[in-house]
Amino acid sequence: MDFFQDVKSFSEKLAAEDNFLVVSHHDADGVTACAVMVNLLRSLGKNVSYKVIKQFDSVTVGQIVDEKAETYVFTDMGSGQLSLLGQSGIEKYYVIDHHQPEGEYELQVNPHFYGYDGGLDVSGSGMAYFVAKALGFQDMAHIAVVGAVGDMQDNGGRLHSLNRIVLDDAVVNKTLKVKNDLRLFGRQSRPLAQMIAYSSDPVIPSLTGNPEACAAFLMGLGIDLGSGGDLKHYVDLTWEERKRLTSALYMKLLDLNTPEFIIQRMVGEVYTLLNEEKRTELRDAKEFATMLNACGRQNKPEIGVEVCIGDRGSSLHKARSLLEVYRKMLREGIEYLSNKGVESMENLYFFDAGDRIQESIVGVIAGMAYGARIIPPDKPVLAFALDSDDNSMLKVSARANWGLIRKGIHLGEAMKNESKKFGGEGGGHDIAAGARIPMDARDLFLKNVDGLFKKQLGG
Ligand SMILES: [Mn+2]
Repeated sequence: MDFFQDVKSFSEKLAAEDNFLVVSHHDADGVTACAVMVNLLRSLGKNVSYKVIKQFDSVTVGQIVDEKAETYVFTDMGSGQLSLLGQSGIEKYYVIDHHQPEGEYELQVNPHFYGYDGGLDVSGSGMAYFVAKALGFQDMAHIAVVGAVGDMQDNGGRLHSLNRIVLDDAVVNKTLKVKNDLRLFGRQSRPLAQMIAYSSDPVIPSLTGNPEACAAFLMGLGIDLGSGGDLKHYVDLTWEERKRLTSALYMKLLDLNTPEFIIQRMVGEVYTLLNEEKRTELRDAKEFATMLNACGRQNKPEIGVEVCIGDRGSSLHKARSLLEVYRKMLREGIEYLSNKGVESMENLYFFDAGDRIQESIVGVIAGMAYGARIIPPDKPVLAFALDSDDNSMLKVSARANWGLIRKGIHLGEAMKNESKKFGGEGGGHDIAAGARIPMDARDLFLKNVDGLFKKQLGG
C-alpha cells in the first residue's frame, strides 16, 4: 500500500463531487483542516459550506444529517466514528483523519494504515493538505503547519515524518521560515518580560509569574526592554541578545536542577509565517494555533476558519478579542486547579471541576498543569467537567506526556473502551483523548481506567 498513491486516488474521487459540506473539529488542527479543505474546494470551483463542531457523536450526528448536503467531507474526525457514520443515513461521505480508525472504509484516508503515527507524524490539517497537494494546490501548507503545531506534534523540538513534507513545501512556497530558537510562547506578540513571566512550559522558578523579576533579570543581562508604548518583543532582539538570554535561562534552570529534557525542549524549531505582520500572533505558528483554539473553544470556530482562509479584517478583530477572553479563562482555570489540587489513584491523577471550568477548556488546563508542575508527570491525568449539552453527563478529558506513552499508556483506547461500558462514548490519541459518561458512573469509570492503565503499563 502506498500512502501517496492512495491519497491521490481518494482526491480524484473527491474532486469529481460537488455541493459539499465540510465537517471538522473545533480545535486548532480541526479549524485549519477545515480551512485547507474549504480553500481547496473553492479553488476547484465547487459549492461548499462548512460546519465546525465540538465533537462528532450521537448528539451532533443529527444536526449534521439535517444539513442535507450532497457530499460530506469529515476532516480531523470521522475515522473513530465510522460505525456511527454508517448508521447515520448520510449517503456520501469522505473521511480525512489522523485519529485511530475504527476500521477500513473505502472513502477514507488515514495515516495509521501506512505505519504512521497520527499523534506525531501528521495532523488532521496535514492530511487535508496532502489531499489538496494531490490535486495541485500547495498554497495552504503553512496553515497545515499551524494545525500540526496546534496538535503539539512539534513537542519533541521539531516536526518530522509527513509533517516535515508539509513544512518543506511551506518553506519552498516562502510562506514560512523555520529556525532553531527559544521556544517560549509569545515570542512575537508579547513584551519580553511578559513572555518570560507567563512561561508555563518550562516553568522558570523565581521568574514565572513575576514580571518585575523578569524585567530585572533581563536588564541584568544588558538587554534593553524598550519603554512606554514601545516595549521590545523577543523577535526585536539581535541574535547576540537572543543567545545571551537563552544561555542565561539555560543556566538558571540547570542551577535549579531542572531535568535536562525539560531544558532542552526550551530550544527547538520555531515557525514564522512570513506573510503575516511582525509582532502579531499570526506571525508565529504556536501563537496562531492558540488564537484558533480560542475561537473554537468559545463556540466561534468559523471566525478561526475565516482568518485561516485570509480575512484580516473583522474576523481577525473578533479572533483577537476571543483570544483575550480565552487567556483569562485559562489563567482562572489554572488558578482554580492549583488551589484545589488533584486526587491520586494508583495509576492516575484526576480532578472534577464540575461547572467551575468549562468542558471545552478543561483538557487544555489539564495539559498546561503538567507544564506548570501542578500535576506531577508520573501518571496520566483525567479531568472531569459538566457536559454543557446534557447535565446528566460528564465530559472527561485525559492527558499524558511522552514519557508515559513510551511506557505503554494509550489514552484513546482507555477512553473508548471504558466509556462504552457505561453507555458513553470516547476516543482520541495515545497522549490526549476524551469521553462522555453518565455522571453517576464517574467513580466506577475511574476505577476501571485505573485498572486498564495498570495493564497498559504491563502490571
Ligand atoms: Mn487533530
